[in-house]
Amino acid sequence: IRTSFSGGDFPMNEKICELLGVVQESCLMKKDQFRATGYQRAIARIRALRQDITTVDDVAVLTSGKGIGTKLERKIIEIVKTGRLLQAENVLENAEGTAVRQLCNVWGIGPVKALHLIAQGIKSVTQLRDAVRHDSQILDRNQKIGLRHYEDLLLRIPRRHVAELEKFVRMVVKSVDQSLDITVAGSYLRGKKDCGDVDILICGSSEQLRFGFVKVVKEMRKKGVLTDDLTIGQGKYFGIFRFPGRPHARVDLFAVPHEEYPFALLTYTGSAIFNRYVNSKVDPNCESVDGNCNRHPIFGDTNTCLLVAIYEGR
Ligand code: DCP
Ligand code: MG
Ligand code: MN
Repeated sequence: IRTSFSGGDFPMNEKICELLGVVQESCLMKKDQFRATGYQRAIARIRALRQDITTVDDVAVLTSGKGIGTKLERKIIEIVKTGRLLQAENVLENAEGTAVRQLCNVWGIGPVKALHLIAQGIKSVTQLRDAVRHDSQILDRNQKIGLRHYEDLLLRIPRRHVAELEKFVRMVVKSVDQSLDITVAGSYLRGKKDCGDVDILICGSSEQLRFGFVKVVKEMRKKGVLTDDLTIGQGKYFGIFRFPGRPHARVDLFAVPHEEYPFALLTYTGSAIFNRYVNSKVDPNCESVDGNCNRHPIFGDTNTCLLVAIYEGR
């Protein structure tokens, strides 16, 4: 099951909220309102934090006030130390596991939402489509877009389609501002034969990007290539594109000022496992999510292996 990558400011806080949310949903399904409320309180408090929880000391600060008991504290520590929560994994793997997995394949639906739908008797994408027809409120805007393009978004994008989009976006970018340029990062840059989405860095000076980035998105929309906007943030655009006769596919655009380029390139090229490995080296409190990547830093991708070698000074 895919866990969310927000690229947000507080990734550990989001991870904790998601995993506690899974357990909260399972309490609600068992009609255990009392325990559910405890989880809800903890989640609300974590969402209100203005900085990311990264160490066990941060957890102690969080739980020092009233309302978060030692059992919950231990669970938060488990997440901070291992990136996982066994109890949440058990919830997701039990009888409803297949339904959770299928619903999580809809872009925008995470495990918490999936469990919530299952509690309402919705256990497949077909049932979800029926349910939305009767009550469109059960999904948010992005989830409805994800559901509409469910089949297309399951497909991997062949490299040559990515290369076509690269050429097109570079053309648009150059027409907006000659001094801007693009790099396609993500799995494409790692040499994968097909990609889940297309990750495009748009690079230039901060001033030129301030106007240029928004203009590029507008131009792509005007040319009919972007069919749906998912999220538009400061220098970030997540959406769906389509070339005539091709399936819909996900595209991410990131505005990257020159001075940030090497770091952005590294982060957005990944892989995600490589990034966790690097983080675990940089931050000794982060024991890394996949316990095994500390011991076996071999990720199958030529570029990331090379980067690990450089990083370790080999
Ligand atoms: N990333 C990360 N942590 C995550 C997800 C992503 O650090 N949980 C970083 C590394 C990824 C990059 O962002 O390489 C792009 O994210 P994608 O989700 O687009 O992943 P990939 O491009 O690597 O693979 P895919 O072919 O599935 O798009
Ligand atoms: Mg990608
Ligand atoms: Mn992406």
